[in-house]
Amino acid sequence: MTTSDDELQKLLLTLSAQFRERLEKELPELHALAQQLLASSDSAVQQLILQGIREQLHKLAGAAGTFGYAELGVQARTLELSSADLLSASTAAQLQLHAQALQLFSQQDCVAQISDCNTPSAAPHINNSSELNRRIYILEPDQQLGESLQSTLQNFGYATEHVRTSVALRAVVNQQLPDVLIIDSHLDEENPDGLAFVRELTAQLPLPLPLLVISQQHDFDTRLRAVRVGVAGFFTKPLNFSALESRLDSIFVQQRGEPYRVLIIDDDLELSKRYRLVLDNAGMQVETLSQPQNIDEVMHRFNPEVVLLDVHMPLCSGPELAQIIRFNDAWLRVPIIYLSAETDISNQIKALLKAGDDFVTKPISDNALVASVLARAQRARLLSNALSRDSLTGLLKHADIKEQVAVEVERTARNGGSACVVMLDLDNFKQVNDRYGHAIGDNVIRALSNLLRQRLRRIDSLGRYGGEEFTVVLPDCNLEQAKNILDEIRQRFAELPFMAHDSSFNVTFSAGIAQSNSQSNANQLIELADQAMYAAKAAGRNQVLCSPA
Ligand code: GH3
Ligand code: MG
Ligand code: MG
Repeated sequence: MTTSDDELQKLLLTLSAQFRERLEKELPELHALAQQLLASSDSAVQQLILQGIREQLHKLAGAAGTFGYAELGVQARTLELSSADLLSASTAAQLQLHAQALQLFSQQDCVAQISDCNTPSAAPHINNSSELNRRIYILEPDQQLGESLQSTLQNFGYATEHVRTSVALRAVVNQQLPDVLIIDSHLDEENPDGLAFVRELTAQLPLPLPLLVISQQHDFDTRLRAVRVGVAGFFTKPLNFSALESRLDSIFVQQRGEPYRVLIIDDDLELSKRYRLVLDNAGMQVETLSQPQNIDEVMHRFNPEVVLLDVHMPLCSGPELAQIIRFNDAWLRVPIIYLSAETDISNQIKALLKAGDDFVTKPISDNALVASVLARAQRARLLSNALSRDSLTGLLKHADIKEQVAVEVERTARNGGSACVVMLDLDNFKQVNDRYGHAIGDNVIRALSNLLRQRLRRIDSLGRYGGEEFTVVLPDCNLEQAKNILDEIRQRFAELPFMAHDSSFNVTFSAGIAQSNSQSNANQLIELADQAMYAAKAAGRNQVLCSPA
């Protein structure tokens, strides 16, 4: 859940107030330690005291900047470094000087200095626009092309609006912003240059808008200009509808993804609370852990996509914990980012050599924190999708969709209710490949998977069972409902035009549905759905049949 800006401000201020209370306690402690250091003449005792001082300064240096006390953070860092120097080689005179500096530091009215500091700023937002009825505006002067694109996209479930002039586009954009804008690079007399027009239009919008461009030209210059305007896709005429829809789909897949799961491990509770708040507000799902010994439980339950790890903790160090995480093969791919006040590059490198992927240095601004976590989380998810998903369609692979069937069958056996399994196969697909080539055949497969993704619910699972064969699992769904949905998808798919060498063609599919009952097992259910699908083929294809069993 993201919090509103007002709430966030309040929460950040509360955290700052808590940090200030902590300072009011910690600074006198430092003062006392400095006095002990001055009073002691035993070098072993001095070393112990210095060690304690150094640890406390280290934490302070990392946290103070984050809570808006930059100056204090810098001072703490300077003193921390000189404590470290003194630990290796110290003379009585140096110790004396150091203790005095510490006393000054802890006595000065830091807390007063603090209260003048800037209030923390709101963290950046990620916009999660609604998944339903994605709104797409098409600016295309060619009436026929605009209309066919519109009807194709409507078949995919998008809410589309086709306009022919730049003036009309401005009018609809002013009424309501679309989720994506598709625009012809060659417009009307008013604005002949579509790219210049769209640059001007989007510059006035409050948010960046994904743009797709349709163009007569394919020359390098035009494409370069499109890139500079920031378009997300470039399509030449004759328009390949399924390729364009595929690009739309990938734009939305990125947007509608589940929130990224981030685990923060830090013994400094206020600091991790603050990081959590900032990342939460950027739309991420965050858990914090302060007891490293509970790492297994959290990793299993929460399955984080990024781990933010403190370097210095009392029970074990960050690099040690990172190595424990890496002992488990299942977690080898999870990026581990050290979040540390460590600025010494050689120490950073040492930690990275043990385990872990990157360093983020405390204090860090809210924006920088969100940006670094987001970048790693996106990459991690891309990688994990690339490994577990079918590369052509982005759907689950054979073994994973079968696993999904089993999970659903077990669930209905346990909780009652009913689920349906659908097997779906393209009709006469060999002919499509033979006539138009394998690449165009691939477009058809991709279009069908996009249509299924677009039309089905989020709780449904979708897999590519084999070449041109798909499996769908529909939880909480009876035969009649499943047949209605699949029939609707079947009709829409049959209407989709596919382009090949200036001509267009259509493809159909056949499907079979089986419903689970309390005695079902996954393999039987798939088998029954498959039999129903073959019955649909035998009955003339382009139809959906239910298994009688
Ligand atoms: P039916 O209506 O009985 O299903 O006829 P069909 O031609 O679809 O069935 P058949 O099993 O004879 O042929 C399936 C074809 O699907 C053959 C294969 O080349 C093609 N195919 C399988 N996977 C892919 C793929 O990833 N890309 C492309 N382009 N074609 C594929
Ligand atoms: Mg720590
Ligand atoms: Mg087939």
